[in-house]
Amino acid sequence: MSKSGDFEAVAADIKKILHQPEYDDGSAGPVLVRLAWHSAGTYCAETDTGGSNGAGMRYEVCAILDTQCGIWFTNLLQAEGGDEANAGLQHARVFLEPIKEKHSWISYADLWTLAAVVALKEMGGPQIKWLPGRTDYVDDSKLPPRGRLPDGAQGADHIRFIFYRMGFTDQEIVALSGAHNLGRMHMDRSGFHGPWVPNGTRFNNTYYKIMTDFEWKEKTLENGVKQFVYIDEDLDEELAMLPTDLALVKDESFAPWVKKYAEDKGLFFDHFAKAFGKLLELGIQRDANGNIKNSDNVKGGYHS
Ligand code: CCH
Repeated sequence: MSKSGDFEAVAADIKKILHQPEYDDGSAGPVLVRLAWHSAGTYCAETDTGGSNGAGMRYEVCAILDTQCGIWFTNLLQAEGGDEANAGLQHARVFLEPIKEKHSWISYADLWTLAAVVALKEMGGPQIKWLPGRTDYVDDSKLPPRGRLPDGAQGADHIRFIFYRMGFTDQEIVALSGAHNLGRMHMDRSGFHGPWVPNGTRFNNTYYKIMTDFEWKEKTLENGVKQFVYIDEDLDEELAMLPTDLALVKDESFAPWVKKYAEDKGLFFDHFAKAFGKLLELGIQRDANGNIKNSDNVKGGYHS
């Protein structure tokens, strides 16, 4: 148990669980980044619902209080944990559970977002500004419906629909997509299969380079799902791209950013850090000092 607000102690323990020799490519890092993104990526700017506050993925069903008759109902169609887009993210939550047990004062919402920030840095990525104060309890009216996360089988219009809803620009969409430099797709989770890049536990701009340089061929997997693959006998396994990934090079507004990030890793890191930091703040109301509005504030931050 650490002192309440000692985020450096939590970060130090997150670093210790990143190496997972029995899991995937030996690192918990990529799935932790995906956990944070999916917890925050439900945000809708117009209705100010969803976002990382609430850590709603802990629940498969949600209980709703009927205020007129004072009865609680379980709503099978609601909670984020049961959204099929979140399949596989229980691995990330299980990796983090011993840390939550040890530092019980931290909210899950802060822990999940901090874990991604620590993991990205440890995998060679940029430092992302992170502030605490997310809460695990939100008003029912703030809960996001299922189905707010993107579908990899679709194209540019769909990506824009999803990310504009959160308040992102085309440039930010391309920068955020660079997270696919990490990790892999799992048939039993999303239906897609394979890594995007040859070394998916190091964060860099390879994703953009190979997107434009390699020739991608459409492939139908045994489950009927279509994706794009690049086969090279020098590689241990074929590389994969989603239709949404390749939509970035086909779209005239996205494509110039793919080119810029392929050529300039520093620019990519700078833009990624800003966009990912913004993602983690969606729906979090702070005053000018970075303190959560209308609450007993959790002080501190994580900078190294
Ligand atoms: Fe993603 N992502 N993502 N993604 N994603 C998947 C895996 C990762 C889409 C679809 C998929 C972002 C945007 C999008 C990660 C980070 C980000 C998978 C495979 C699919 C499908 C899941 C599986 O089978 O395990 C789509 C569609 C979009 C946008 O249109 C953004 C934004 C981020 C973060 C900033 C990471 C990391 C992974 C690897 C996870 C792992 O377990 O290795």
